Amino acid sequence: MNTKKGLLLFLITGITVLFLLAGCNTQESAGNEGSNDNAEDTNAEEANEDSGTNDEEASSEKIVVGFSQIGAESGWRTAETESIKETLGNDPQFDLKFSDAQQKQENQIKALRTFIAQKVDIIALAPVVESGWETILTEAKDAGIPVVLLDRGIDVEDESLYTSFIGSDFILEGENAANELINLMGEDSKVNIVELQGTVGASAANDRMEGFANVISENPNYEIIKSQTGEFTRSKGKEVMEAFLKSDGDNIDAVYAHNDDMALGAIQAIEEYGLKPGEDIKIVSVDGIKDIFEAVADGKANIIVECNPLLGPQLAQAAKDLQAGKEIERWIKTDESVYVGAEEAKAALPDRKY
Ligand code: GYE
Repeated sequence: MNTKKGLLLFLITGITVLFLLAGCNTQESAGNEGSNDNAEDTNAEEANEDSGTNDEEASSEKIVVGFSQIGAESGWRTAETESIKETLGNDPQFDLKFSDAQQKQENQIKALRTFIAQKVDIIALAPVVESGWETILTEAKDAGIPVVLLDRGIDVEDESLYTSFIGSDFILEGENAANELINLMGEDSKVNIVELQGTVGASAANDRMEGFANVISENPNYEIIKSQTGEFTRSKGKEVMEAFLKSDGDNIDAVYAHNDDMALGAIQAIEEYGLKPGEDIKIVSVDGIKDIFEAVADGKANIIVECNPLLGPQLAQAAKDLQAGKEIERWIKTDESVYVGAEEAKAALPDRKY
C-alpha cells in the first residue's frame, strides 16, 4: 500500500468511526436508555412516574413534556392530573414525563432539574408555592427549555423565567365568592365568616384570600372572624372547622373555603357539632367538583365558584405551538361560572366532568 492510499484509508476509517459515534449519541437520547420508559410510550400511566430519580434522556421525535405536579391533595388536583395524562398521554405526538412532588417544593425542584438533564422540550410546572423559583427556572432558561406554569402562579421579578401561565384568576374567584355570599345573605345582615385557607404560600390561597377580603372589607356588616389554613384537604378542613366551632360555635354564619375538599370537611364538622350546614351556617366554596355539587343539591352548601382543572387540552395546544416556534399567550384563561342554590346545582350535575 502506498502512502497516499494509506492516508485515504485512514481518513475513511476515521470519518466512519465519527459517523458511528454521532449515530450512537442520537440513539441514546432517543432511546431513554436505562429506564423503564421507552420512546414508544404514549400512555402516561406507563410513562415514568418517578422522573425525579432517573437520568434518561428525551425522545427527539415526540414533543417531550416534563410535568411536575404538586400532589393529590384534592378532587380538583386529581381531575387535573387525569386531564393531562389523558390528553398528552393518549396523543402519540407527546412523550409525557410525570412527577408527583407530594406537596414539597424541593421535590419539584429536583424533578425540574431531572427534566433539564433529560433535555425535555417543555417543562410544565404546577408550583406548590409562589416563591423560591428563581434558581431552577434560570437553569431551565439557560438550557433553552420553555416553562409553562399550570394552574398556580409564581412570584418572580424576571418575568422571562416562564413563558406562559395556564389557569384561573384567583383574585376574581375570591371576589365572586364574596359578592355571591352578600347577594345570598343580604347587605344588611350581620354576617360572621370563618375562612378555610388553602396551602400556605400558594397563589391559589393568597389570591382567593385577597379577592374575598377586597369585597368583604367594603361592607361593615360582614366580618372575617377567623381565618386559618386547611391545606386544601378534607381532613384538615374538618379539623380546623371543629376548632372554629369549638371557639365560636353559634357565632358563625358562613364558611368561605378556598376549595371544595375543605368545604366538605367543614360540612361534616358542622353536622357532627349539631348544626345544619347550608342553613344554620352558609357555605361558599371554590372548585366545583361533583361532591360539592351534590352537597349544594342536597341543601348542605350554597355557592360554588367554579375553577376548571381540565387543563390538558390547553397544555397540549401550548406545547404544540411552542414546539412549532409560535408565540403563545402570556396568560391562557378558562371559562368558568358560579352556581348558587340547589336548583342550579341539580341542573348542572349531569354535565359535570370532574
Ligand atoms: O383549587 C385546589 C387545589 O391550584 C387551583 O389547588 C388549584 C387549587 C385547587 O388543590 O383544590
